[in-house]
Amino acid sequence: MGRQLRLCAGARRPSPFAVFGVGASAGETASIHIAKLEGGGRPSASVQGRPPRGPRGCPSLIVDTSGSARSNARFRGPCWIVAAGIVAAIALMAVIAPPASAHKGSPNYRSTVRAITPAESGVQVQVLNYDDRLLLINRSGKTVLVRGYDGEPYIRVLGDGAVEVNKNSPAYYLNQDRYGNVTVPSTAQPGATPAWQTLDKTGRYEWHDHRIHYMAKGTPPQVKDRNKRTKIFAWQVPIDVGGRPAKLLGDLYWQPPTGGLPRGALLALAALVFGGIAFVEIVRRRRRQGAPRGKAKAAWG
Ligand SMILES: [Cu+2]
Repeated sequence: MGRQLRLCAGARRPSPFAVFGVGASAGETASIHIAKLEGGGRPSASVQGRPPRGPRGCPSLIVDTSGSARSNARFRGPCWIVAAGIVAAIALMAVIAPPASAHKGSPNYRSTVRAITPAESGVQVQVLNYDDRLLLINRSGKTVLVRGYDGEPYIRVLGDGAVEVNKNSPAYYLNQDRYGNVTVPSTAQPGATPAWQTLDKTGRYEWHDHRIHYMAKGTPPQVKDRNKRTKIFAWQVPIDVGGRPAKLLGDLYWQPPTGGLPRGALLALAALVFGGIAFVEIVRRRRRQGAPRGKAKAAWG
C-alpha cells in the first residue's frame, strides 16, 4: 500500500491545498491526478466528470501512490480557510524567526568597541547586530587599512572614500561564514600580493569579524550565571591609519536573556490561534452543510 496524498481535484482556480500539499499549481495537480488514474486506478463517476464539491469548499481526491485512486465524496472542509491559516502562520514565523542569511548576531552577546588607539579623528567604528559585524567609517582623509587574521592587508578605506577589499586575503573568504566554514582559495595567502577590488566610494564598510565574537558552540565557560552580564574576553583588531599602526579595542559580553515570550512560545501561540480559527470555521461550515436546507436558511438568514 503506497503513501496517500490528498489532493484537490477539478479545481477551477488555483487550490491552496495544491500549493501546500504537493507544491504544485492547479494544472500540475490535475496532471498528477490523471497520471495516477491511467496507471491502473479506476476512476469513479465523480472523477470522470462530476467531482464532489461542497459549498465553497475544495473537492478532494485521495490518491494512493500504489496506483489506485478513489474519489472522496465526503466534503473535506474549506481548503482556503485552512490554507489561509497556514499562510498567515508561515508569514508570522518569517517575521518572528531570524533571517536565514549567512550572518546573524547572537542576542546572547554584546560586543562593544572600547577605543581606537591611538585615537584618530574622523575614524569611527561600531559593532552591528550584537556581535556580528564591525562598521568602519573613515572621514579622516587618511587611508585606514584593516588587517586580517595573519596581519595581512584585508580592507582599506582610502582618504577619498574608496572602499577596497583584498581578494588575496584569507580573511575575505573566512568572514563569509560566521564560523569560518568555507573553503579558502589557494590564491588567498597571508603573504600574497594584495588583489584590491574597489567596492564603492562611500568611505564606510562593514564586515563580519571572528575576533569580536565567541566562535565555539555552547555557553562560554566564563558564564557562571546566565542571568548575569559577564565579560567573555577583550578583543583587538589591528589597523593602520595613514600608514601608522593602530588598534581597534573592544570587549565581548554575555548578555542575560531579556523578558518577553521566547520564540518557541510565540510560534506555538500563533499555531494555536490559526489552528483554532481553521477548526471553528470547518465545524461551522459542516454544521451548515449538514442542516436541512430550509432550516439552514431560517437559522442563518
Ligand atoms: Cu565569526
